[in-house]
Amino acid sequence: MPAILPGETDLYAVTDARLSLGRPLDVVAGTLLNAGVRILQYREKKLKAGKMLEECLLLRDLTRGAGACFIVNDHIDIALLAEADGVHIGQEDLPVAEVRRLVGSKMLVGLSTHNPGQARAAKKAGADYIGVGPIFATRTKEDVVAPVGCGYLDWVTRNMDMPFVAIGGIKEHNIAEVARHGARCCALVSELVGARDIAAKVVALRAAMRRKF
Ligand code: 3NM
Repeated sequence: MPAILPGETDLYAVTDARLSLGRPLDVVAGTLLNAGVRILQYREKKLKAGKMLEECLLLRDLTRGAGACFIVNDHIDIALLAEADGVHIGQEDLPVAEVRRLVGSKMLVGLSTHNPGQARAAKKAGADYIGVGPIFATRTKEDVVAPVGCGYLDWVTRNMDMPFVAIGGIKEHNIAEVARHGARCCALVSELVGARDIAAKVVALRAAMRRKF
């Protein structure tokens, strides 16, 4: 099954156990996938590697069963061991070219970017897609840079010929604005995994993206 890129689907869900209202990872992931989410990223900052691998093997099974793309945040070793479809890294992680040497040509490499220089460098280094954000203020990510607003998103929409996903503070009430500024795919953490009714939230977010004008 070829990996699914941002732009080929509208929602990109990112896990966060601290924001999941106490629900287990398999329940949260299963609900997202049943609701039709086609890209799922495992993002976990606090667990030990052994536990992370265990969780990623579980998510690999669930995503494979659902025909969805599975991405692991930061941990290249765990992404490889879990046979993930991709790995997502930040500006201060290993350089994209070095990550590519480790994961080969088949695995997707996504890179978070926060300005045009980083976007151009990501493309040059061979990233498969970029994250564009944080669009709005967010408390989900520690050490996050200041919100870039929709200006940087406009720039990416006009100037970058590569898949991208908007991220950071995206909610049901502002996702139409993000779509209006050219994002065909939005990544959300707290709004999705923290929703009381995750399936209803997926439907509402998709409807809001379609109603952008
Ligand atoms: N990356 P929420 S912002 C994981 O700008 C992450 O690169 C960002 O969480 C970036 O949807 C972010 O809860 C957190 O605001 C997004």
